Amino acid sequence: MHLDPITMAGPQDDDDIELLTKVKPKTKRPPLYKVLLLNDDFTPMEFVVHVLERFFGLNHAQAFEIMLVVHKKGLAVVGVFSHEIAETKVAQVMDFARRNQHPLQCTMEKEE
Ligand code: TYC
Repeated sequence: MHLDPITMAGPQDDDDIELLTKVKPKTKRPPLYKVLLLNDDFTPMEFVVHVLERFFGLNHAQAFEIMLVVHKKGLAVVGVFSHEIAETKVAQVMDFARRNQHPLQCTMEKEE
């Protein structure tokens, strides 16, 4: 039986090389998370506008527009972030709402 003088591979061992060359290059980027704001009947509109300006860097017109989408549709995506940033935004909004005794809800959801 012939053995390759460098690799010492025999006739059957070529399959291993085939396997290695077929491994896909991994280019997976970290997942992104949508931050969602939910409607309720009690949180004042102006408070929600303030939240969107303060924590999501929106100007007054943009903030008012998104607040109205939440009010009419029940919820809206207010931003897309890494897991850590999304968690921080949710915590900041929930804490600010609770400290001001509003029932405003903010959640995050993994993007497809
Ligand atoms: N629905 C509220 C109201 O009529 C306003 C509101 C908007 C509340 C958006 C929450 O995420 C929200 N006062």
